[in-house]
Amino acid sequence: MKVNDVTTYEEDGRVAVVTVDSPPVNALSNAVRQGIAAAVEKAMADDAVGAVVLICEGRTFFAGADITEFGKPQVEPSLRNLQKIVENATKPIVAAIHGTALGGGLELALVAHYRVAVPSAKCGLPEVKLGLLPGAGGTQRLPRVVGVQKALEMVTSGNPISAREALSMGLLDALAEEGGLRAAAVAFANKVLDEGLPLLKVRDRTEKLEEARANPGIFDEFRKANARQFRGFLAPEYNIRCIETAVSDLPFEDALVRERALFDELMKDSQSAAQRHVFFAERQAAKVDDISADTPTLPIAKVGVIGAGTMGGGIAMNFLNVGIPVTIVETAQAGLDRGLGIIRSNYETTAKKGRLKPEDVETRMGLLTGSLDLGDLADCDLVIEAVFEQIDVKTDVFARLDAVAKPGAILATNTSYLDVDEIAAATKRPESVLGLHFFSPANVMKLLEIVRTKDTAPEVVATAVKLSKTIGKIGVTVGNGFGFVGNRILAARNTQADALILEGATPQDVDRVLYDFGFPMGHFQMRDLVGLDVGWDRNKTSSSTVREILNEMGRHGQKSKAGYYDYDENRKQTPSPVAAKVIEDFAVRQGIARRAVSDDEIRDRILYAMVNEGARILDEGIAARSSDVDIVWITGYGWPRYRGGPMFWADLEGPAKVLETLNALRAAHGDDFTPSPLIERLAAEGKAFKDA
Ligand code: T1G
Repeated sequence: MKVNDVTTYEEDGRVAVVTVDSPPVNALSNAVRQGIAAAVEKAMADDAVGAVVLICEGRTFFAGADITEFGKPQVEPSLRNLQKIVENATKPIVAAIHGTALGGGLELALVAHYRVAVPSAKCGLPEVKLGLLPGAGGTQRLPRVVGVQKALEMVTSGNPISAREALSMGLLDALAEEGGLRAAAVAFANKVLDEGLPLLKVRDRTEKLEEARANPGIFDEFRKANARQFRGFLAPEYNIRCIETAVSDLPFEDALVRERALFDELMKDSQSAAQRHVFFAERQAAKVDDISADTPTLPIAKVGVIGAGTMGGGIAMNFLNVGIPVTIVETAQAGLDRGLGIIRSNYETTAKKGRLKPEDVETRMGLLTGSLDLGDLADCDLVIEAVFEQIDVKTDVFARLDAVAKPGAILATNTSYLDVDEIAAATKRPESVLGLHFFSPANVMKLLEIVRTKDTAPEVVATAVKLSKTIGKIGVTVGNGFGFVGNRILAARNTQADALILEGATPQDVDRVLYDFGFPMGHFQMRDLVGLDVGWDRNKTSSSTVREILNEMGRHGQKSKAGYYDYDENRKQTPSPVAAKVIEDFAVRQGIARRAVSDDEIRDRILYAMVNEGARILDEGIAARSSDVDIVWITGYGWPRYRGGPMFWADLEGPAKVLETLNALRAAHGDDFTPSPLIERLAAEGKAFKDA
């Protein structure tokens, strides 16, 4: 019988089976919580029922609280009140888990008396990824079943564990056959009845807390071991404090109150708002407004890559990793051999770290074919070009590729800023041409800019969007224009950073401000890492910038142990007197009077220049929504997730302040800071970028 729209109740012998079916992920919405509460109360009142199984239809067990309900008025039963109903039930309740029991979903399972899962299921508390902590007793119950160290790792990483690991740790009581979860859970419930097994409450289990009680140093050791990863984030620390509370002698109910207080603090903080924004923004990026979700896509069964250099090799690995064969083409045997060798050594390094089985190295290499003949790409469904970043080289390659690729094949360029329309014009199939801009290292970085031209066909874009998810990338569809979204905003940051060090800031000043803001590394440190000679032409160089002069001096960055910084043999950087003199002499030649530059000026000039460029990109339609700009800079350039991305950050500053600051910067530092018309409109209407 239906209890409500999403909950059904049926009796299987003396076991009441409560089933929830609330797509897409059975999030614990108001209706779901109400349905479960009503069904459990019905089972408790039914003398013919001896036990209850709680199970879900669809792709997964409850995947957590319903994030879309955050910030809305609380509707009873709250998750914690539902937990009280389950935990205090007078008859055994068995949670039957498939898919991903996450967050509040796992917390609900933890108040059931027993937990059964299929081997493919996963269990986790990912709240930290939303800038939160498990607010329904997860920090108090999880360490009681998996131990304190494992609980610390799970709640601060947010990563789930497999059902087998969960079984071995005592988080699960039994595994079912795949496809046989319901029957196994009912059988388990009958076994509990037949054997008169106790109504176990996780809250009463303390044996796994003893070890940590005897070694309180475990917490500070954990903090120290993860300091770099947690830097700037509030939520990991709050999760650790909750686990510390679990180990303390605070009574359980009081510990729940403390957990709730810390949860509420995080919920109110902009860091959680930012990370919840990112959660939805990542998913929104996969939706292209003018291309319907049911647009047919093209099968990609074989991929060609042109260029076996760093980018080409990394790009090829993305497809090999998911079992798609790749033919990679080079112009000379030596280059091809080097490229194939680097791919193999990358896999072997991963295997040595235990993150890849040795046999998988061979499987993946077995899918890779090297060639010196473009004609060998004739049967590829998709060909990605990754040759030298020069427009005439690319147009020549595309003209030749167009002649050999099969009809309907998609031809993609990996260019990072060149005109994709011009490249498409070199072919007779512009509708099948687009940009697939990978970020180095291409087999690691999550961001993929999908650059559509004025002619790219909808099914080609839809195919690229689907393919990005297949290869584990965050695909963001953008328009064609210099630097697309990411590199265009980087260029705006470059301009200010270069100006600041001529005016009196040092590279380490600029880098410190950005590092303290939350970037993993500073601007000049990143430049040295990438290499100052990327895009530098030694035949045309003319000492026209500091960067050119450093290159002319052989200071190409980390790889030459000298760039904006000096580097020791361990690549540890120190401020460089040589670079400082180059900068000062260049400033003198430019007639720039050096002065003290404050951290606030560095921060405002760089961040507001980036925001302004993001606004121009939105105004020109190169990005479809401000959250796409945020995703590009978070996943491609290290903008700190807890700050939500440049446009989210600007929304926190407020449209009026953004306009006022840009106008002040323009008065002080020139027309580069002329506010984008979009910013002027938003300020006039009092609207945020997210409402644009
Ligand atoms: N609430 C609402 N909607 C959700 C959701 C959730 N918890 N999880 C996913 N969705 C939507 C998502 O927006 C998308 O919508 C669709 O489901 C498919 O998601 C008290 C407070 C479960 C592993 O953090 O990790 O519990 O775009 O594209 O790749 O302690 O979704 O289709 O309209 O990601 O198969 C804790 C978050 C919440 C889990 C499935 N739980 N979700 O991945 O599909 S806080 C989480 C995920 C909490 C308690 C606290 C993944 C997934 P649309 P998808 P997927």
